[in-house]
Amino acid sequence: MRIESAVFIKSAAGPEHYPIDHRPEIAFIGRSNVGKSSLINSLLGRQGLARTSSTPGRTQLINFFLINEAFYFVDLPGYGWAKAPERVRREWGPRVEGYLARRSNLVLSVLITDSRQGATSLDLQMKEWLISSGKPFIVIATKADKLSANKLKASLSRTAELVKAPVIPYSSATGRNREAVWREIFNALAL
Ligand SMILES: Nc1nc2c(ncn2[C@@H]2O[C@H](COP(=O)(O)OP(=O)(O)O)[C@@H](O)[C@H]2O)c(=O)[nH]1
Ligand SMILES: [Mg+2]
Repeated sequence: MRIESAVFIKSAAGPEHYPIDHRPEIAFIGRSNVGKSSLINSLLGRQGLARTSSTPGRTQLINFFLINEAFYFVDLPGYGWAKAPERVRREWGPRVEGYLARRSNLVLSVLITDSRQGATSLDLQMKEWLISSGKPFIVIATKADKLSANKLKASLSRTAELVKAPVIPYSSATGRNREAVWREIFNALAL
């Protein structure tokens, strides 16, 4: 995939702030600090486009990035941030579910898990919600570079068993499986 342009468009708290546009959108969802923003930057080959942080829960808004003037990447606020203030916890559900359930531009959700942790109960809840809402999704296990080949293999098969779907190992540090993820995105975009 040749990235001609990748531009941050806006941050949205709710539907009134979403871009007024009919272009297709790919959403990235996962636990806070799982590596969503790093994955977006890695796929686009643009370090620093989506803000990454070692402090969980920094991005509580929905961030829209326009790619090649053809489609959007949407960085959703992460879940499972243990120290999240009460207000953040209250706002997360309606904000994320409001986007996923009602945004008609959405063509694919990328559910991101951590290779080391495997699928958490919140990841599984999110997956159940995507299935029951009839939303197409793929599952990625990121930070694959942090495990030995054997441990990674074990973790991937455990995760695949739990989510009952194929799991693509990924590393934003090395770009491992970048093309495989792009193929899934292309299929969803029907480009
Ligand atoms: N080694 C390694 N570190 C990663 C990877 N992806 C993310 N990280 C690190 O994990 C932390 C959280 O990443 P970030 O993308 O901000 O997570 P987000 O909160 O889900 O957007 C940062 O310190 C990243 O540098 C990866 O594939 N490999
Ligand atoms: Mg982030």
